[in-house]
Amino acid sequence: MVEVSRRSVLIGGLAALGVGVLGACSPDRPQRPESSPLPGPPLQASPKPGQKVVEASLTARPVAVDLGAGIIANTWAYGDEVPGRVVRATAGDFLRVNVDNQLPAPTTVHWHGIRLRNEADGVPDVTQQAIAPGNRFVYAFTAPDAGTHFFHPHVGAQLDRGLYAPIIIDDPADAGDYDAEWIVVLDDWTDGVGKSPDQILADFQADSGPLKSGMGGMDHSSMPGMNHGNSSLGDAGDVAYPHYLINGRVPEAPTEFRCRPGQRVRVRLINAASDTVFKVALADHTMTVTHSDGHRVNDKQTGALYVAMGERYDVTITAGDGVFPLVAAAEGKSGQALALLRTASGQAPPSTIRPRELEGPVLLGADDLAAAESARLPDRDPDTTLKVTLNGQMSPFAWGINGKKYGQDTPLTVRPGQRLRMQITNSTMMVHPMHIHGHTWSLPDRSGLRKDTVLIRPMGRVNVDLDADNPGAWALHCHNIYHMETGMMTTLRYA
Ligand SMILES: [Cu+2]
Repeated sequence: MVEVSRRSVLIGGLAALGVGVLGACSPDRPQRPESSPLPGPPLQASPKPGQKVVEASLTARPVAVDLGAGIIANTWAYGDEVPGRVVRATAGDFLRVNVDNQLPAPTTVHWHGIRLRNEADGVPDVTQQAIAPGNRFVYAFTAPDAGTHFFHPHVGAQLDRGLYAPIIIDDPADAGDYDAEWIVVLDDWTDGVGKSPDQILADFQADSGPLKSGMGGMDHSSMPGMNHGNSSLGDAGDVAYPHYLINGRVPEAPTEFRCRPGQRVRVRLINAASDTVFKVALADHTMTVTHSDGHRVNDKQTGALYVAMGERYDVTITAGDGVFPLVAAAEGKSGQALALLRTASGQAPPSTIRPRELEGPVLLGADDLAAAESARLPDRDPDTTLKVTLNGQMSPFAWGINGKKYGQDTPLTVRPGQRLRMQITNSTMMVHPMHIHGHTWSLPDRSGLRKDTVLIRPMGRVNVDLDADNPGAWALHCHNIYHMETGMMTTLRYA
């Protein structure tokens, strides 16, 4: 077999395909478009004959990075840059990534959004022992689905340092209806310039206590750097960061993306922040949202959209003539991140520029998008439904799922082959971007919208379905790193 892709299924490479794929392609099922995800990810630990292998090496180590405007931050990163270099492959490729841990702490790498084999998922004490300082670990897996993803550690508050980078899986069936591609990674930054992430976590932990029942949270809009009164989402974050970054740069020294006027640009937005939801707009441009968490949606136009921690959106824009600010405003906080789209000479706008699109309607993926036909799971009633209730409050600082902090939790269980519905209810006064590993949810109330990270509003409820086709033990957690590390995590295990 050359590639484990839907294309090879449709053009007739059936003989060499694995059992899982054959089982899903019984003739009585309607054929699905080429870009559809495979029903079950390939689980083999080494490449199949003829499968393309993509090799990459990451060295996690302490480094000084230049954030611009004279700000040098001592941090931890993959190599010399923040974000780290892009890892890129095509759907169906086999990836072998050697990780060399030169940090003074254990680490792991999680491949966020990729439906991979459990052993490569990078969750300490669930799928592997953390990589000790001075040790190496090889992550080996097939990446079955195209999409915009990223990778980061799954240990402590390490994600809140510079340890993140995009991983882009290209679709061999994608017509490439754009002229240029712009990868935009959003982040909230304190490491090496403000309180360290470890200290922030330690302070929250020192403040921690039992989970209270019922509603929790607090309005901390009076705290410096926080501005919850203006948020339409409710309480969106706990930490006022000194800086917000796009592609590793502060707004006073933004990166520039250059192309020609009239060119169509695919912008891949990734929120790698630990505690910040961003509201994103490109001045004087309409964005057409095409993908959510890597998966195709029905095209939807908007002037602005929310991107929560762990979420990714692909949007297409047609570049105007001039210099245009791409602004990511920190929701409920003071401050913003900035980059520039430049198609002509001219002066850059001030770093505090606020595109008027930010004041108009703001798209929220889980409310406003619908799955494209090609991304939908087959229609099926759930075999089983599990309630997932998010609990917690700011004071004492404690977060959990189904009344328990991670460690005291009762794992969720599913049987192989089941369609599982999770009914996620947020009983707190904060937003929580909930993330599932190893699977992509389908949102039955959004025509099957596929997402692996779903922002759930205060007191909100979202139904999410998955097909249990990837055996193992999988993390389910809030992607606010401080909520996760103080308890808002559990696992989904196959019976
Ligand atoms: Cu949370």
